Amino acid sequence: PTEWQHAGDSGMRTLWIVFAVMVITSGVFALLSWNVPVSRRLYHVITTLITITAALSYFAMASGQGVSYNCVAVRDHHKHVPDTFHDVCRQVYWARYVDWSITTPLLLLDLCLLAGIDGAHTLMAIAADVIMILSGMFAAFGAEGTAQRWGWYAIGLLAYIFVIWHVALHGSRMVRAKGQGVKRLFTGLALFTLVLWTAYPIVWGVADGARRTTVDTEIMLYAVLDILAKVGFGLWLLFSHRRIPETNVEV
Ligand code: RET
Repeated sequence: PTEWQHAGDSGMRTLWIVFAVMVITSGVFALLSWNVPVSRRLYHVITTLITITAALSYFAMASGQGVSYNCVAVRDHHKHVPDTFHDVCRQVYWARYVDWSITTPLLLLDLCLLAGIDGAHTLMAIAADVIMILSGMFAAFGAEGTAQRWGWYAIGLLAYIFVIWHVALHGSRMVRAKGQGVKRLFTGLALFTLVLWTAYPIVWGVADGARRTTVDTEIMLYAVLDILAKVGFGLWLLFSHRRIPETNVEV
């Protein structure tokens, strides 16, 4: 018998709520940019693009798009019958990976600009980040018991370590030239990012990987993380940017 795992009412309602939150936040970020001269709007533009992208992705998911099933064979745990399997078919919201492959590079760009990381290292961090997200998507659609699932996941984790390495190492070195205020802000935002981002592969491992939670629980966990990592991050960055003139980048 095939077991089907799909979103229920609470999951679908959550998707609509996050869509609304992202739309409202995009409006607020856009309004905030009107109060600053054009030369100081770069963080506003990047950060608004992040929530607009999330809003579009959540609209797709809430209206039933950007999702398909992945069926994997799971071993039955009967004591006396060896090697029997049943299929577990679970929804995979691939729209998330489209969202993340656009928004996580933009979040990194915010952090790299803030620290004053050079272009080459910024690009390497972003490349590793895109590899991380695409690896997660291939893992999500991989077949059980093959290298496709946890092999891709391991590649994704490796790429994630590269991202942390680049941003932490070069960021902490470069930000010193920008003074105490920027240094403190960068350290705070980078640690906030590190904690939140590290929760994603954990949720992925339990929900998408091991399929130990319902799809509704998965939707709610990602909803909380997405709101903190995009809206919380954006509010913190934009309000601090207004307060600390040394955060400015002229481009
Ligand atoms: C995956 C699985 C493969 C290994 C790793 C992952 C990390 C994902 C992250 C996502 C962050 C998303 C954000 C979204 C919106 O704000 C792809 C789950 C390491 C870090 C911040």
